[in-house]
Amino acid sequence: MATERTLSIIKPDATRRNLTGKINAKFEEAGLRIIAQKRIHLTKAQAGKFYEVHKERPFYDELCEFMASAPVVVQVLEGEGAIVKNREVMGATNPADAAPGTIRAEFAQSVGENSVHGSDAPETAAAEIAFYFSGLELVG
Ligand code: DAT
Ligand code: MG
Repeated sequence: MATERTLSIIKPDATRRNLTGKINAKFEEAGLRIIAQKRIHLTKAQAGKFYEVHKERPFYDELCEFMASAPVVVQVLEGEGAIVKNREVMGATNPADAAPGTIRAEFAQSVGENSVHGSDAPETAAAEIAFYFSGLELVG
């Protein structure tokens, strides 16, 4: 398994509840290194561009509103098999289905307000990292 990088977002429901440190501890305990991190407040248009792949889904407008409702922490995680490992640490999209000990099982409030985003494949990871970070900001 190769060293990979993946894009993570700590979402507004989590930043509002001051959970950034507890969530970062989960990544670090799993062996994922935070090699870039910044706190930003997305506009609804920026959130819409990031989640463009979901634009035909019924929850798209609600999702964009939510992502622009408070600051987020965008980050790049690096490690062996980081993309799949991060999805494991996050847990299932719906917290009701998330395995015990995962971020979403412990912290998510609903399927929409589910605390974290993580890239789902190498191609999306590369595109999502480039959406938020320049190469100079990635410090491995
Ligand atoms: P994931 O974030 O686990 O990759 P996804 O890509 O299918 O899940 O969806 C992106 C986000 O959209 C998800 O984190 C929360 C929101 N979402 C997904 N399904 C939803 C639903 N049925 N109702 C409300 N929001 C939903
Ligand atoms: Mg997804």
